[in-house]
Amino acid sequence: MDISHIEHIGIAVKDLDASVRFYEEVLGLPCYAIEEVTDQKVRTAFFRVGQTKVELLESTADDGPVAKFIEKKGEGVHHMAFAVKGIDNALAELDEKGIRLIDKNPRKGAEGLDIAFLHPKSTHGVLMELCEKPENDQHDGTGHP
Ligand code: CMX
Repeated sequence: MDISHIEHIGIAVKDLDASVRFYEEVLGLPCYAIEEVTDQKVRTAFFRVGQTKVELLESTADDGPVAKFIEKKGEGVHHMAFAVKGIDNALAELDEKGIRLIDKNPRKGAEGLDIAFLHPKSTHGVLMELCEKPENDQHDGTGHP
């Protein structure tokens, strides 16, 4: 595994617009992108904090993972995402070690990153995400095309 830093922390919220206002007006962190990830049934908002980001997650469907999380635990920290070099190799290594993978292969997440989740029952209670920026990706992370 070659983890470089915490890429983002995902936070489940009930009302994205109200939460964005809190981060902008109270914490003084400008939101640089709002993006819907349809296959995850979420609308997301991003804030930079140094090298790391905060990703707010609002569910767009009652049966989505974030809706289920909020129903069970309420709003709060939902997952932690590590930036990793060589996501395919990292997943193969984890699989070999018997870690329960939610995604056996990377898929596309917000900001065009290749992502994969590890099951919280295999990671001492934290839903973990691995992310890697694809080599040919033009996205500069500013939210601008
Ligand atoms: N963090 C820690 N534990 C969690 C959790 C989370 N985010 N979500 C669920 N759990 C725990 C539950 O509390 C439960 O534990 P107990 O059995 O001890 O009560 C257990 O995991 C099973 O939970 P569940 O409610 O039955 O939920 P599911 O098994 O249906 O799904 C999970 C859980 C993690 C597999 C599912 O949410 C998932 O696939 N997540 C990955 C995708 C995702 O979260 N997408 C949204 C973010 C997208 C993005 O960032 O772009």
